[in-house]
Amino acid sequence: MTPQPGDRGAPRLPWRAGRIFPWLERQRKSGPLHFTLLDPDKSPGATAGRVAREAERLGSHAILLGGSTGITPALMGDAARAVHEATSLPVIIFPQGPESITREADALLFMSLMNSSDLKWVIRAQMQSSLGIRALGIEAISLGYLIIEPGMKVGEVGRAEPVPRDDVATACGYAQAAEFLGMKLIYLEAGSGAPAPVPPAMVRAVRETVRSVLVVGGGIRRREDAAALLDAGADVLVTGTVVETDGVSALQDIVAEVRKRRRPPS
Ligand code: 1GP
Repeated sequence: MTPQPGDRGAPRLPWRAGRIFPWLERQRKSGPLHFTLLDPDKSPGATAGRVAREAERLGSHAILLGGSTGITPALMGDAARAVHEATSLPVIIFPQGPESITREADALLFMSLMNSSDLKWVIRAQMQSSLGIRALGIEAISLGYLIIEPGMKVGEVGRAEPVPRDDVATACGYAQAAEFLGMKLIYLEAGSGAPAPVPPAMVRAVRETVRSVLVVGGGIRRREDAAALLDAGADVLVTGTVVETDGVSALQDIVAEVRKRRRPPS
């Protein structure tokens, strides 16, 4: 019989001490951060490396790798390698499911889509991938993922019941539940390409409710969007499509807005 984890005498599974979450906590003490989301299906291999190099030059702090469709471990692995070769930024998997996992990344956001009506996205995909992640020794960072209207493609694929944009109490309820459950990060997601980001009033209310790292993404395209979300208390802003829709200068403006709020480490 194959020994199972936890059996007496079972071989110890490899485990690498987490580096990325402590790095994030240290960085957060000096102010907010900007993460660039790359979709390896749209920006494979060397293209991912080029975009990441540009993001690093502008001052982005980390690369998230993920997409809603068409992801394979090979695409993720190639993109992660290319980003590592081109930059010194951490590469963090923003998973679509077990097919997103590659040992080439530094860490993985181990997320539950809290407001999905499908148990697959709440806990089943996580059950299917958890032991593989542990065996590969990838750092798993727990994250409560919450889809806010309109939710876009990820809301559809994840069968989310998106939180209405004015329903601050529901957003705070989910965020507090995530924190009680021990999730280190909470991600308020309007969906990639959303016409407007998560409302700053909702971000502010969630910030006042929990102390977890607060990540906000979806539809951030203008400097004023970034400023309002940062003023509301976001710790991390995530942008993906802004470079395609509004060009490099828009990304530059957003990253500058984040960077100007940072203090030198004490
Ligand atoms: C999607 O929040 C991210 O998961 C980024 O969204 O592509 O709209 O920047 P955008």
